[in-house]
Amino acid sequence: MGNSISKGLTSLLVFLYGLFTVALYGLIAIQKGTFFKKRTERQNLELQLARDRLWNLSKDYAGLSHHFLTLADGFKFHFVSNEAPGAQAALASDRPLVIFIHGFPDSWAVWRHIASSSTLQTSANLVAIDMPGYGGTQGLDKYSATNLLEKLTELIIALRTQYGVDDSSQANKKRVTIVAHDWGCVLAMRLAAEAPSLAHRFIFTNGPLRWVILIPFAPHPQPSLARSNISRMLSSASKMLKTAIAAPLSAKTPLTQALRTLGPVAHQTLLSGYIFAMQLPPSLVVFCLTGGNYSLMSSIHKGSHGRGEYTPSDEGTSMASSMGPSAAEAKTQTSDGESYPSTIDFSHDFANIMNQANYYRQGAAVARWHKSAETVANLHSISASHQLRHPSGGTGLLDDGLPGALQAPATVFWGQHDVALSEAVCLDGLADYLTSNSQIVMLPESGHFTPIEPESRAALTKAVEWAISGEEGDIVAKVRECYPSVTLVARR
Ligand SMILES: *[C@@H]1O[C@H](CO)[C@@H](O)[C@H](O)[C@H]1NC(C)=O
Ligand SMILES: *[C@@H]1O[C@H](CO)[C@@H](O)[C@H](O)[C@H]1NC(C)=O
Ligand SMILES: CC(=O)N[C@H]1CO[C@H](CO)[C@@H](O)[C@@H]1O
Repeated sequence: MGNSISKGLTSLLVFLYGLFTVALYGLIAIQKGTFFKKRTERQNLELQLARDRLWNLSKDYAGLSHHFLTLADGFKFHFVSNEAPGAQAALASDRPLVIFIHGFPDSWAVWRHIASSSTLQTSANLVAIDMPGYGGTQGLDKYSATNLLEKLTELIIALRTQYGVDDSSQANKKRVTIVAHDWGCVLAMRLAAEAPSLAHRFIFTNGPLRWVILIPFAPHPQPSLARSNISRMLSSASKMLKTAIAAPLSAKTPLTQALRTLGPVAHQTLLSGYIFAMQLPPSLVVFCLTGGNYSLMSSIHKGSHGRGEYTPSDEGTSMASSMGPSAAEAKTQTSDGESYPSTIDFSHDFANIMNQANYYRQGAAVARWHKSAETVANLHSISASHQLRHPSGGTGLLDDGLPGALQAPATVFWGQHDVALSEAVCLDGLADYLTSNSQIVMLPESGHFTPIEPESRAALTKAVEWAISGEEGDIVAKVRECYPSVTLVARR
């Protein structure tokens, strides 16, 4: 009874805070004058040109061509790569594999700068995917943890075969690096914890480890994650409040302490107002994300360029990255005759907007991953040969550590001026969740969109170079060559 009342109260609070956030964003957009602004003809033209550049399947983008991979159940993933999957060059034994996974509200195109680096293109097979429901990849009926992680795992295993990592004897022949940003991190961190043999190195940037329950009142909390920083902060704050209530005369100290403890949670709650807005009924979510001629998306993208220049062409490219292919590109084909999944509805200008929101709505971050028998068997077979060839790499077989701890070597980059994620909530204590041969690296000049901002994308490119060249030398020293103020926060 008490439980259902507190659940009801929680939903009400989430709803009210979501509503407040939508109203706040609306007011900010009105105050800034962007809400009632018509999109100019120039903007529409730039968007159309960018959609052709990013999504026309018969065109290459800076050395990257379009490809599709269809899973056993018919689910179709879209990705770009500098080598066609299965081609002789892709299989060549001296080419490691790098897989890039984007976040919200992006697509493969958030990696367009890093993946067009000629140094990377000449020495590795680069694959930048569209997550389910984003860009040119098919959507899911439900964005549950199991659905998403099963699809991603099957894709990565298929890519490993098509890019010559595992052959029929299941021998790991070359290194695999997974690079992820934002929501891509949430899921890739789960892979590093629950399917660590998928890659030899994970590089994460500005994304939260799932044990950080971003919404203090998450609709799908997982009991084993109860020791997250947020719940710890909440429980110590509530203890201090109880002390204050028990002894009202000397309440000042515990009250200040409680407020100080709650600070980071309040800060994150403020930053992640949009996550609460995502829990509202679908029509309000769509309004929040697209209302006022995409005011919110526009301001996110403008912010994503940091202090760099933001041209009308950049605006078009950013919006095209979020919106995916339009009806025009839906008619195009790759050189081997493939086209976008027929399930994408191209009659809407922004067909996949609710898919993107559903990642926040359907438990993808924290719910349990029920692995299928095939997944367990596939992971087992790559992990057996992984173990033989990389005995020092974590494989999750020996030391499991804290619940949710990563089992594969990871390098976490943090753009310090992240306006979407709080450093105190996401980074403090993270080192306890890393395995050996891992690092946390601070980028003090950068914000949330590290793959886009010029300084941080150079740093990330260096990190990928380091990973594919066999991790020779010190990563921080390597990154310092192009990003002098970089600092090491923690190493394991
Ligand atoms: C958005 O732009 C369209 C035309 O591009 C315009 O008709 C409309 O008034 C604008 N504002 C809102 C709030 O939709
Ligand atoms: C896609 O690109 C090809 C090759 O550049 C071009 O001929 C074609 O018109 C483009 N298709 C669309 C729908 O824009
Ligand atoms: C802000 C905060 O309380 N951070 C804590 C998160 O948890 C780790 C331990 O896992 C602490 O060391 C941090 O101080």
